[in-house]
Amino acid sequence: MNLNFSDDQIQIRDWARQFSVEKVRPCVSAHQTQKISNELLKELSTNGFMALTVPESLGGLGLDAISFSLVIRELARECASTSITVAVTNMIADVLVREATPDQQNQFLKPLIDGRSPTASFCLTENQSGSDASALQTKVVREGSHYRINGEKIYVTNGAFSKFFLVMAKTSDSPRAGDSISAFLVDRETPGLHIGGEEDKMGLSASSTIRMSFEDVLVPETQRLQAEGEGFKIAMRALDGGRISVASQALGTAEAALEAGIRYAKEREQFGKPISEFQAIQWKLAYAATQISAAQLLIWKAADLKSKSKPHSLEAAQAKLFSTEMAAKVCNEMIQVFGGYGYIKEYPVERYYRDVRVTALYEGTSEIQRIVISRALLS
Ligand code: COS
Repeated sequence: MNLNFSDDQIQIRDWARQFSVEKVRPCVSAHQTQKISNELLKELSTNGFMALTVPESLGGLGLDAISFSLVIRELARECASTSITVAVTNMIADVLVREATPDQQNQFLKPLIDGRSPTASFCLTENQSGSDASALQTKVVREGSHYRINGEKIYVTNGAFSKFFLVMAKTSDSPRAGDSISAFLVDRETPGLHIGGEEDKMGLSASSTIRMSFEDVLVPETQRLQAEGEGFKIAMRALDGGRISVASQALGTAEAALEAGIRYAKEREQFGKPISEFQAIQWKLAYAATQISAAQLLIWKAADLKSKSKPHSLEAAQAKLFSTEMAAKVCNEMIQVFGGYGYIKEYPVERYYRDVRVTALYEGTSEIQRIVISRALLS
């Protein structure tokens, strides 16, 4: 593994940083009470952010997975809500590149690239199936050339914005996840698809998280991805990539928190000198910077394997486990550097702390990452 970024990767990182500072930073205040605006979604889309790793031949930017990770991290340094909105959309774009037919790409990938669908959504989780994803109950019955879908989904990221959804549902009663679940692309306007309300979350206020239900939703078989029964594996492959994104998002937030902590420690004076001159503060900064570097390397390793189309489930789980838990600790420690001010909304570390917490939960909790890692070790 080459431990230096290539010139192209540095250029992409700088491009993403400039966009994040110029276009995302001015929205952060509004993002505390409103969802991401259509204007920002449009800017993201027209600048290629929604199809980062889609090959140029299909209209995307054709980035490798390391460059992709750098973009997600740069967005997260300014706004974690924007970062996850882009990350989930790219996860679906990635699925469409890997698993969809040219006709399906024409129908669903193209709208992501030209902005007709500002985002896309992944519908796996249900009330009774979170970590135990294969226990999902959304049921599908085949009727001639169509499928009839009935069920409910929760935690649908981007649900307010997406024009289509990637839905995992049961097509057979086989006890094996590997052959009983299928994946469908479902248009938002399909009769019987009900979009529910927004969850009121601890953080990520501008990101959309909804519930939805399917009442006799009819989907043509041409909107099934791959063969019947392949859905669980499609979802797991998607999450392998998604976990690298979530790790990158956590890393970006941790870096933003550390930068804020360093700036504040140099400005804030107590006992007649800047608090940066106290070892108690220096040790917090040193610990945070070291943890951030370690996370970077784990993410880099997983992304490098993904770029080379090599198996990366284990490495993605390690990157996510370490980076998200590290980021929560770093954000917590940076609040400590700020003292009482760190608890006040006027200062950014309070937001970083709330925004970063979910990264150890979604796209697989830390406990699930440990399961994935230990299964790989023991197999
Ligand atoms: N890539 C491709 N295929 C995979 C895979 C992966 N990363 N992981 C598992 N599979 C395959 C297995 O090979 C198996 O196929 P066969 O039946 O043909 O052998 C099938 O999928 C079932 O796998 P497994 O038996 O490991 O499934 P489990 O029910 O034990 O679940 C975990 C595995 C726990 C890892 C899975 O349920 C999971 O990731 N849970 C968390 C879900 C999640 O992240 N939700 C958040 C959604 S975003 S809010």
